[in-house]
Amino acid sequence: MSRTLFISDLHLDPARPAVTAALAGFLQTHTNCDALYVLGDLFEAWIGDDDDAPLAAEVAELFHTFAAAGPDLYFMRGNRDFLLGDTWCARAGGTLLPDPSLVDLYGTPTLLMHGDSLCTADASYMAFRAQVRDPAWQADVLARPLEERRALAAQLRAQSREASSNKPEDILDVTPAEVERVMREAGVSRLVHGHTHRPGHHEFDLGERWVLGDWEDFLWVLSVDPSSVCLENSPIIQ
Ligand code: OKV
Ligand code: MN
Repeated sequence: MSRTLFISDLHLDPARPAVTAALAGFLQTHTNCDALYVLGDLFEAWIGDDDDAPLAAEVAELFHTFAAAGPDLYFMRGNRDFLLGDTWCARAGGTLLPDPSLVDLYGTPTLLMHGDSLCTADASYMAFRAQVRDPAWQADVLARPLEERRALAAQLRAQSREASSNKPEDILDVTPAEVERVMREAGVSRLVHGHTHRPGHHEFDLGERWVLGDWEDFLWVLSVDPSSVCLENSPIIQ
């Protein structure tokens, strides 16, 4: 079947095994697609591809089995897993894509993003993002021992909670002018992103924007085929 699937914001965490189980079920039942794109925040927190935690290896194995069945597999980094690298993506049978990425879906040019860069109204987050995306800052962090990185991740998550910016309802929505700017710049009439935890479909002058959902109570999948786009969900059994 000609179709391409998109997911994001699973926030995989050893504390929530039901979400990893939902991913395992999803991957086992969706191998008949052309490609799967994971548009960021696959993990609740990623401290580097050298992480020896069982979850990193377990999830790589799930994706690798999926990709071996045929579909192309692509990963994009999110704000929680901005340290995700080529090494882990290759281990998972996939390829790391830059944010944004322009792809052709059955003749329709489509812009793919995680979505956090569209939330320009959150000035303190934009400053934080610029800092953690700096290659020198990342190299410095990645050179530290795993335990130190785990502590830093916990500290940043606490800071984020303090700024109450990690509760879904408190994540600012995208800035419409920024959406239009990136779509014009890329020359597309379709944008797909996650991050805001506000799954939906928006139509406007320039075209359309499809927003993926986070895998808290439901798993969300965007399915694109040559003639239609469909955002689907199903409950995650806790
Ligand atoms: C969002 C904000 C954090 C503001 C860091 C490894 C590393 C994960 C992380 C977890 C928390 C970022 C990435 C977030 C917004 C903050 C702090 C301030 C002002 C590591 C794994 F690098 F240490 F190894 N973190 N997040 N802030 O929740 O997206 O908006 S976050
Ligand atoms: Mn995000």
